[in-house]
Amino acid sequence: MTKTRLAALGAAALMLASPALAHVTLEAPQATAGSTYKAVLRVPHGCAGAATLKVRVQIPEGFIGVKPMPKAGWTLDIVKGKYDGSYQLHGNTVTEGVKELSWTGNLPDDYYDEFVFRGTLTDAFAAGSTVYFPVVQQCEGDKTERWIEIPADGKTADDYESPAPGVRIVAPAK
Ligand SMILES: [Cu+2]
Repeated sequence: MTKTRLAALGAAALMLASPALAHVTLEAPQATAGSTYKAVLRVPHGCAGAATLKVRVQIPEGFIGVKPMPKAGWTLDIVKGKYDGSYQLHGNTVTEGVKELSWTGNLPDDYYDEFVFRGTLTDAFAAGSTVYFPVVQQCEGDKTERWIEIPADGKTADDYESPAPGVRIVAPAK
């Protein structure tokens, strides 16, 4: 069997093994509370074959000091607002900040792309918990994918049609 055929089979097996991998997911699956986190949202396909025109992400409470990465050919919008709580960031008390980000452009279904932002995971997140970044993917032909389902206790992303991208919080290494 040729190498390429083997590679193709391997990739197919991977997709079958974890369907969630084929959805909008975060590149780094885990992070430490109290640290900065570079969120790389991976968009591996459009909406039922339609091109992606807008990627909108909701910033969870407790993820602060958020800055998105500009993207050539895409319009970047930032929605700011008050946090429910207040947090310490570099010795300053922070009570408001980025609540939502969106990139508007065009990503054909044949292509893959990433949407990046960075922030600080405050101690509001306990080790062992998962922080979710719900994403709405708007596509051509008024098609929309809502990656917003938050797994219930005992469930995983694989149990859902449209799981929200999540990052698992781990305890700092001793
Ligand atoms: Cu998918």
